[in-house]
Amino acid sequence: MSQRRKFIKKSLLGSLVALPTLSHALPRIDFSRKKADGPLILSTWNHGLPANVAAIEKFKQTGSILDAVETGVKDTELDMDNLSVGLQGLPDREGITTLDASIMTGDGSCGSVAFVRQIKHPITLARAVMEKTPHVMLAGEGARQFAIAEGFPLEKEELSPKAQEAYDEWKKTSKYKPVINIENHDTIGMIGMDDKGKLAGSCTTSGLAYKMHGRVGDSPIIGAGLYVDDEAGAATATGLGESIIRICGSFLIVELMRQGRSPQEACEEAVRRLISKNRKNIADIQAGFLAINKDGEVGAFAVHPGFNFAKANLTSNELIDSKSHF
Ligand code: SD4
Repeated sequence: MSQRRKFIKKSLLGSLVALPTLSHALPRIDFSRKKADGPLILSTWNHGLPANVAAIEKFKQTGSILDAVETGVKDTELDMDNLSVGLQGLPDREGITTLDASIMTGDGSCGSVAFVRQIKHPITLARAVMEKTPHVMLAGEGARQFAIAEGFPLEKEELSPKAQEAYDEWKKTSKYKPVINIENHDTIGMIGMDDKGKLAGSCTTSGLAYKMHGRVGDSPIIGAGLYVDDEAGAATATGLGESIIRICGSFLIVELMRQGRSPQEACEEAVRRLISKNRKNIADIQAGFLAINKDGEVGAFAVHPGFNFAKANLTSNELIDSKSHF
């Protein structure tokens, strides 16, 4: 063996001995902490109240926070009065309803679907992407093909009566000017913690009403509409997706919490950042963030007034008004 090869072998061995083993190198997560009294579930807007009930019920049955956040938002995906989530949601400019959804657990597992049609429960499809594929995100026709292969029924492609009425009205002018807090705001983002401190989150939407065909919002983008990390916390977003994607809103909040900010401080900083990167039309932009840290503390903040969220545990479920920057 040449001197050089001997040297490399020796120094590699030396560095191997010097390196700590992987289990020592990785930070340990203390799942024994019990800051939340039973599960804690948070979700955006007032439809979060019934969604939280469904989530808590599911948690009682299976003890899984992932099952809870999936089941909770499925309730909203079927809510015929909600025109921003599920197949009854308002369509794009072409009159087609397309859906975005994502799901994530605190160990880094995640899945999402974007620009998907005819699927009643995009959140369940996102979970299937997470659990049954080597990928994180499937979009459009590919997502639909995957759904068919997984046995998801394809729904008829027709607008709900309320969506049809609204679309017919919109077509009279075909103007695209979203009105904050009146249309375009009912996305559900849900984040939850189990009694041992494990986190999970979900987010599902039909996106902006009358968007361009093919437009994808923040909700299926891991780090924008949703981010979850057992070591720091979880966050979800609602509002104008473009403004949220620009600042990687949910990831930003989780990273700020990792650095020691409280969930409230982190949400406020994210809103400040969002405003600074969207100055031109901030009067027309609503966005709201919801966060929980690894100790079970909660925060929420929005650009404009009007954002609220629902917070539930085993014994209570309440609607709370978020503060806002303006
Ligand atoms: C989107 N963030 O597609 C979604 C819309 C939304 O509450 O949150 N509405 O941009």
